[in-house]
Amino acid sequence: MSFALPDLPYAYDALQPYMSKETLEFHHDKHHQAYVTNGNNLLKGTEWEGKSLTKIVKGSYGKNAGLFNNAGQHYNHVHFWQWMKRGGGGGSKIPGKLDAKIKSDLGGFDKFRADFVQAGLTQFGSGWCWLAAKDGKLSIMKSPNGENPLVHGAQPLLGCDVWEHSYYIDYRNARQKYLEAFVDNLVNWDYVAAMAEGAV
Ligand code: MN3
Repeated sequence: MSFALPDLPYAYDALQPYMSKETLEFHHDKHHQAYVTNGNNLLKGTEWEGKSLTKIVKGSYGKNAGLFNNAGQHYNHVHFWQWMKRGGGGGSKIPGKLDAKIKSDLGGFDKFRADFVQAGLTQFGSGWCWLAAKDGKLSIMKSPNGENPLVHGAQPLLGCDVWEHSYYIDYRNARQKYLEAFVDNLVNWDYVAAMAEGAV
């Protein structure tokens, strides 16, 4: 199996004003495409050729940095597009079972929001902040570059891209404003809940 760039699950202007058409054109068509192209070139002839994306990400971590960086970013972006939708975000649209877990494991939506934004804000340089499940419990994580919770024994449920290419056109250096807009207006909680099924 080789990597392929998925279409966005919405129009390029669907997430405005929180994420612009221009940002999605660069981020999806240029940045994600580059991870797909480079990942496919680096996958050729390796022991991971033909394996699932999850197996490639986990297997190449710490063993083949070039392949891992591109495969990890491919995995992260495949889900990142799905983790957003027009009219998403906020704490009132979280499906019941996941909402209950956020209350019991993380202290409720407001605490989740504050901790998730803080994780993204304190990720030094490029990377991601996460809502993840580990051993049936939710946690907030952050990771550098193309890393994600999969390589730390956890299941990603929601991730926000804090590479500058994800927010600089729309927010310049105001990473906190971008993170808050993501949580308040963009998160597709139904997709998060779908990823959580079986993980929590
Ligand atoms: Mn990105």
